[in-house]
Amino acid sequence: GEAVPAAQRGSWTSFLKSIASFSGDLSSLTAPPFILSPVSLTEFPAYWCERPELFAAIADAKTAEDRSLAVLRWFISTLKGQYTSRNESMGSEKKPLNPVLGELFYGYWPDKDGRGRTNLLVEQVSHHPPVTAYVIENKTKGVKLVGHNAQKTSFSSGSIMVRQVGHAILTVAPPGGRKDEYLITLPRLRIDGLWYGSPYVELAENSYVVGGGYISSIEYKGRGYFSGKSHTFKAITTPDSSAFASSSKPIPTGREHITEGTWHEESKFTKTGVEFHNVHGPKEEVTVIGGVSGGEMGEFETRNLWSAVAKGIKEGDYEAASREKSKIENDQRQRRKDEQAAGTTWPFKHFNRLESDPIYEELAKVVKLTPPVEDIYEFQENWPPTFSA
Ligand code: 0T9
Repeated sequence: GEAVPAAQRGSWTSFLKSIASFSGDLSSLTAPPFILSPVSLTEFPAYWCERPELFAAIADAKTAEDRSLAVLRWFISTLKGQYTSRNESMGSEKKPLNPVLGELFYGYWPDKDGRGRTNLLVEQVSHHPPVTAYVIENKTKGVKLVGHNAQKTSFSSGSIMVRQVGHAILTVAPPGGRKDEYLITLPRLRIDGLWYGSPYVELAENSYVVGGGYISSIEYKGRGYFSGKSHTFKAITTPDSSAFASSSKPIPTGREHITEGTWHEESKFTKTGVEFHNVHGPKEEVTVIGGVSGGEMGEFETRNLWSAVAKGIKEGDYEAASREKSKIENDQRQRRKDEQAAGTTWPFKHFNRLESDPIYEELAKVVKLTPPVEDIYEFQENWPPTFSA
């Protein structure tokens, strides 16, 4: 690979061989230093709100149709950050730090132009396999996203295929307004460019936004499909669930909106040519805080926990990074041993795990999702009493 430093070529090749013969949890494999990211996966949920004005704008939509399009617009506008931002900031996709059980990440986006403050809370609810639970809430507007994420990976013709496990529920309940709940499913990823040591994500197949009387079915294509361009999507938003009677591709009824374009750039309404989304403008990174209401960062807060490892990776002192990482891993092993001996388990701080989610089950039926039942991590609603909207 061209992007692989000469001294790491051998270890990159053996890393690729180990992924090829491996299926499941890639996060535990040791990768060569050049591909390591100093950022933990617990920080990723912040990508959902790097355009806080679009999140807030969902509450301002007047009709059910406009609301569902506002949800889709916000969702599509998060994809650039979710799937291309490491390439922009670090030159390629990188292997994130593998969060420990109970790792925490807190932050917010400040109020601006009356859009309200948006809060973020993330908790790592499983280490092996990694599962991240999060809540993002704008109380002023009455918009809340609760979800969890895990990944199932496999290797196929030189690429890593990632199926995202988990979903998110977006609740829209503006003061004095109608309440809607939307199920958001997550796209499949293909990680290409591995051979050259410069991995990047392409999205594949489809995902849904279902709720508020509407269904958006989003289809993703990469280079060589619809238009020969990378990062292409086409979404169909329709009130007619019967349109999905026989397949995941809706049958046109004349009441649908079709939007298409490139998710990392812009898109248009197919019929009118009117702009639908545009992410050329700047994004707003989350303001990281210690604890839910700010203050000193606790032991398990991401930026505190990983600070020495992240410093080593950023400064190219990989020996220090790996030494510090071992300290964290040994401490974790000891904690699990102690818990086992005491017959206890690590208590979650903000979530309750439930075997099923009635909202998921109901909305999953509309587009015949598999699996029909998924577990959820229910937010305990334990924002501090002083929590200010
Ligand atoms: C949820 C997102 C997810 C997390 C990452 C697959 C991946 C871990 C999960 C799905 C976010 O909302 C969106 C974006 C990127 C996804 C990551 C891309 C990636 O490569 C990693 C996996 C675990 C690896 O690190 C593979 C090995 C590496 C050498 C390739 C860069």
